[in-house]
Amino acid sequence: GRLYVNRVFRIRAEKMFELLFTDSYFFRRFMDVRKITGCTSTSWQRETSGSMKRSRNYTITINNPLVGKFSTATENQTLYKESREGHYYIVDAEVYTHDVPYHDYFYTVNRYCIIRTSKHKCRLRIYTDVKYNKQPWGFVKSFITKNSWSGLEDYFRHLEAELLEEEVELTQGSGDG
Ligand code: YK8
Repeated sequence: GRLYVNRVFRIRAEKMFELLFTDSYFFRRFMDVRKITGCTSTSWQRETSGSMKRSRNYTITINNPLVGKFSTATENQTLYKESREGHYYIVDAEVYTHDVPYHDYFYTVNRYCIIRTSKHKCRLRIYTDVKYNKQPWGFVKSFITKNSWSGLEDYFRHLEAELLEEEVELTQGSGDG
């Protein structure tokens, strides 16, 4: 896998969770800018295992000349029961892109860790991994992996940049420097 984001933000851990994993204004705007449309989402539901799950469906806009311009996608998110409100949150998001070439061969797992580092700060780490349901030919596999990494890198760089802007806005408003 790869580590795409690893940074401390002047944003409270619970606020970071709210920004990324609820129907927040921040995330709705981010999806608008990324041209992710038609998003539907279930609410967080507790499982018998103690973890929470929700599932999202949306259409992504792709700027990779090898692929069609749009794809529907499903994202299944799990908030692990080891998470502690306000202290740390671990969310795994499995993303299936349904309309790209070889879509039945692979999916992506993004692991988001939000760790409180002080009252007003948290560290956000995002790891991602490309997983295979069945083994494609070697050259197909490297093709998928290469194209996935570049798309993911672009997405998470952008997310990080938007979070840095949000941090400025939140800090300006709070008056505690
Ligand atoms: C989520 C991983 C692969 C896919 C894409 C597929 C190329 C197909 C390879 C061919 C277009 C929002 C990505 C990047 C689309 C976007 C997905 C996003 C960023 C040429 C063989 C969508 C996180 C996420 C996970 C997986 C990403 C796809 O929240 O390259």
